[in-house]
Amino acid sequence: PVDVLTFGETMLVAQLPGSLAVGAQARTTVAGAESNVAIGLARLGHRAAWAGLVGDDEPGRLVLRTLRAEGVDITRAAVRATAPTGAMLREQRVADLVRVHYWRDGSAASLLTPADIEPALGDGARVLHLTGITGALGPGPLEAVGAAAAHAHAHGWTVALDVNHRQRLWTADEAGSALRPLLPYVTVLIASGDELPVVSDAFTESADAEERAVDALLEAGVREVVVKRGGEGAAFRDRRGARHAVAALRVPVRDTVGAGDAFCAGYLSGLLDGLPPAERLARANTLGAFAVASDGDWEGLPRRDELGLLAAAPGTAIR
Ligand code: ADP
Ligand code: KDG
Repeated sequence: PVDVLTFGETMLVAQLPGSLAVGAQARTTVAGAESNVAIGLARLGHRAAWAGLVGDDEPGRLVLRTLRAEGVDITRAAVRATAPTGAMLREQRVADLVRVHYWRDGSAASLLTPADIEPALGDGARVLHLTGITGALGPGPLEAVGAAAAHAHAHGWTVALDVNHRQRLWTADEAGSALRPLLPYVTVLIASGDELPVVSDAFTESADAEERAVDALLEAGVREVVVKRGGEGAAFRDRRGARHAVAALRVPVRDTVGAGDAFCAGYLSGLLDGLPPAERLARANTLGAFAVASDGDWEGLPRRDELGLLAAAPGTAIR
């Protein structure tokens, strides 16, 4: 069995340094929240498997080639000739603002059903990593997420769910109705503060809103809740009453997209290595910092021997 199994949609990405409407030149790559996590884990030496569907097309070939090159196990990924690989375009519209456009309606990944992931589930894993994006792709993917969570829970795997709310894909109410039934299966719930209301009613504008939202999640059956706080770092609470908060690393911000996925990879890596919660948060923050300080979702993520790199003084040349 692998360390971590994940699945979802990985797309062709065209990354533009300016506005599409005036014809900025694109760099092409691939990205998907779940495969970003798998790449982050593989770079750190963990065995990560991605089971998803791509089209029988050039973008699909680039997705599979990239994941294979990064050491992600794609033996359970599959090609669907009847639908295209999804695509997205990211315009760096102004310095600190990225605008995303998707072409993923009817994509190969949106055809995913529970039957597609059964073989991967049968292989076994220590951790199942799910994100709220997959359920937004359609009824089949949502069923697959539910079936995977139930299977993993029944077999004693750790189940991680990153809420990853995408308002371009569905409303917070739709996401809530789809994701809340999963909570009893979830071991580790990861969310940013503003995503907590998607999965918890207890959130209000009051001062202890986050506290009460996390209370509700722990009562719903989640074993530990990890809240991402961007440039502030992250916080942890579990059912046994433990709490930790760890500050973010100070790095120059280059491209914040993918930080949450890198964070998840770091957290799960710590979990697999048996690190205590505060050290899991520290590794998660380290990967998040690598993601924001470099271009691309996953391109700048560290190998294990690079984990300490960000401790170097600004402007360091390693020679
Ligand atoms: P998301 O990208 O999912 O919205 P966040 O913005 O909270 O999530 O970022 C995820 C993690 O990435 C943070 O918890 C932190 O570890 C790291 N991170 C984000 N922004 C910064 C920053 N400006 N400086 C350092 N680390 C950051
Ligand atoms: O976290 C970054 C990813 O979410 C993004 O690169 C692509 O999966 C993606 C999405 O649905 O937005």
